[in-house]
Amino acid sequence: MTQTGVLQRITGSKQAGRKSFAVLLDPDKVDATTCLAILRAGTASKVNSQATPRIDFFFIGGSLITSYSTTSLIQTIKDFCSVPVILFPGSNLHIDPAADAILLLSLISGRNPDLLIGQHVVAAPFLKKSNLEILSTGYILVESGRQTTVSYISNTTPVPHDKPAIAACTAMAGEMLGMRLIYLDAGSGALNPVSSRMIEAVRQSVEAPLIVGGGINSAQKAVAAFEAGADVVVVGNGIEQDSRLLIEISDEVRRLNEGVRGSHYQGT
Ligand code: 1GP
Repeated sequence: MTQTGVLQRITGSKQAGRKSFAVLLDPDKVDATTCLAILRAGTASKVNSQATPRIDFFFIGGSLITSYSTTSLIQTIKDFCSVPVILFPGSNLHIDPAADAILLLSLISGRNPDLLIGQHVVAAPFLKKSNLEILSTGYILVESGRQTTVSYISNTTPVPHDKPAIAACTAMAGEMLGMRLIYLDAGSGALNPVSSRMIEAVRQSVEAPLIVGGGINSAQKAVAAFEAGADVVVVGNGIEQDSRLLIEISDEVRRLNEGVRGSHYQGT
């Protein structure tokens, strides 16, 4: 486990106004060469002659995983760097105690009881025995221009992209139920990311740190999400396709965090 808990890091960053950057690796999609390129890009930065990671978190997961490669992927990351590894599971089949933490997602935009509470009941005794830090997360899926794997597999209807009030009320309810993080996701490979209007509406409705992802495949889109109120931006596909995007986005995160106390880019 990392010295400072993941929730504490995310919450502390949010309170300080510091933005965080997470890279999502899908064990089915990341081969050894891609993984190494991402790890090199993600950890190669030197600031004030100190080696500091360019990213804050690795998220590991996907809605549908068809291989047994998750554990070795986590091990590869851990052998390479100390960036916390957080599971982003599509089901309780994806729990892996080798990670540092797990987003315990309740799919609160949907009405599928299995993903609201069912899987959690089955997973609870295993999670309790593990050393994983449990991150209670209200997961809100947003319509993004085409059906995504997550909307199909979860058998839920995403929030319409032009209805920010629905997302805001859903986030409020999640926070009132005790969820510590809110994740607004357009789904991996989304045609359109979550709109700034929706991010702003959710930001104004909850105190919980806000994670935003899905279809963010350029530095401009990442900046737009941060400026609208995202505390953590998650990028998967775009970086799997070209690891240089990781460097471009991390440079923007560094710029946004300039002058913010405790930024990891300041070597603290
Ligand atoms: C999906 O938020 C993540 O759940 C990342 O999406 O792969 O489209 O970047 P992308």
